[in-house]
Amino acid sequence: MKRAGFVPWPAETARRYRESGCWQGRPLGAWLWEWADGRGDRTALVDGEHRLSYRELAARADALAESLAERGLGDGDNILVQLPNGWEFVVTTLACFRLGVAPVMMLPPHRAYELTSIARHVDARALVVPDRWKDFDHQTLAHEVAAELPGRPLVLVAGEEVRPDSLDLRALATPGEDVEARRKRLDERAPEPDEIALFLLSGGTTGLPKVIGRTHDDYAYNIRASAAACAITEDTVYLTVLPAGHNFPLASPGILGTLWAGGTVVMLPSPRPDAVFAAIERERVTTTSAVPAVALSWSRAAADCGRDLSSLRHVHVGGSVLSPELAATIGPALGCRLQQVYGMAEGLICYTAPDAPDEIAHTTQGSPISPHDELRVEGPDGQPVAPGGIGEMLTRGPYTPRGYFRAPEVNARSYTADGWYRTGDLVRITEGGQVVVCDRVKDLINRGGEKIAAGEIETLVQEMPQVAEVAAVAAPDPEVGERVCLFVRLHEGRTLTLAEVGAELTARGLAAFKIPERFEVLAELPHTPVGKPDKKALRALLNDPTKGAA
Ligand code: J2J
Repeated sequence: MKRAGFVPWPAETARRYRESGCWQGRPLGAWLWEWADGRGDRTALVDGEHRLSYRELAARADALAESLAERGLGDGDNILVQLPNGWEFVVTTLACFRLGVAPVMMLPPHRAYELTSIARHVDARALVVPDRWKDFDHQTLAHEVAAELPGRPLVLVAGEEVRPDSLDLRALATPGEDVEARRKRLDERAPEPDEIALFLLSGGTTGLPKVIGRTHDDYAYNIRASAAACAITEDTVYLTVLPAGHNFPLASPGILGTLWAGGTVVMLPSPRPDAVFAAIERERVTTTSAVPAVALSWSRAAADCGRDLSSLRHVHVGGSVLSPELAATIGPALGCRLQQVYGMAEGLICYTAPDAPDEIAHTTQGSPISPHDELRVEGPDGQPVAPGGIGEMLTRGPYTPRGYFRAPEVNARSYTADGWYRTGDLVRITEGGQVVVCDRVKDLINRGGEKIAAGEIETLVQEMPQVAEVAAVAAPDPEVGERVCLFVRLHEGRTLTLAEVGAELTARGLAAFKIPERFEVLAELPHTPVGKPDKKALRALLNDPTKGAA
């Protein structure tokens, strides 16, 4: 292993995954020219006016890979990738796979706090950002962050306004004449398949950065099995609207599943219904994915949108709880079938089948993609619950690594000694083997599919001089499912407002989606017997308007 701190599967288990064909022993970058050779001029990628064939995609990814290599990056290095949904995201990801550089999939709303802590955690050698995005100057921030980091990482910029001290990603990804020779040079330096191919961010429950290293072998299987479970073929036209760095649009089956199957990927930087419907009509989109809040906005807007949505066959919905009532509206509103998805960046993915009867598609989150996925549902006593009972889901399998990267303390809590990942989700499994997500025991807030670690917010707020004690809990919300509500006890004589908390967290460089949206000052916080804030009691307070929390 080139990177210390990855928790591999035990040798015997790895052998089993190889022998059963789950792991095929080829790095993800090897797919690139196989695709190009087989499909040449077919359209692989659409981004507005840009249309890249499979061959052009391979040539651009190779050009960028070699440019990175010329600047000293190679197998075993890690870089942060924070790009909006556009062709540059896909080319950068594939270039990294080719070279053995692992991209850490950051999200466009991340700011100095997230960039700095993750870059330190993985020893990032470069930051890849847009010049500007949604009125924010990412290029300047990337340089500020890089200046504070050991080894002064490179800054690569995708955009029109590239500073002289940045590298111009679009220029570096221009293939020129040397395509065939470059292909050979890169083939010769291909990474090993059991190395880390990429890092995904975890929704996390602590203030510590948690990144998930995914190997070439395991992610390739994740992609192939997801594409198979969703019947993705070369006829698929997949529309990417969720932020591409999330595991869901990236590989469940998403962008990589569609490219693997020979389909066409359309990148759209916004989930707004008008933009989505226009793209569906223009590109004859067959498949897309959304979190429930986004699917809800589409369902509402579809009726009189004036667009031809008849090409749409499947919409994958997951990332947070979808009520059966809403689930039942999605298919009829959009004229397609709903597939529910229950997945996690840590590994395990479940889908309802593309042709599942409504009863299953509307009320369950489907079944795992691999016969080698192991599921265990445990009661609070650590014993398996009776069949059909509700408990915490634990899982192991060929695309669920055995620990977070460089996080032994977190791993001791989140993984059992024999390698089961504790999902923190309360589920039950139906007689037909379908998973139903009922609740969760982990301490996070799921805001429209974006996971926010309560501990991360609490650690920062606790440092404010006014604050004696703090607890962040999920406030139910009809639009995005949950929003962050902050309960605080203040030091005597001090005052604090929601706006002041927001200003402080923004100044600390926290992503905007994590900023608390509700705020309650209490004279005392309720406590559990071990003296921690009693979040169950706080949530009950939120749900009971007579108790004063608004
Ligand atoms: C309820 N909760 C769900 C669902 C995820 C595909 C789809 C989603 C993710 C994802 C993903 C849920 N109903 N249908 O990586 O590949 C909650 C659970 C889970 C956590 C994982 C994919 N689908 N969840 O959401 O790593 O609590 O991955 O443990 O962001 O989201 O979050 P994340």
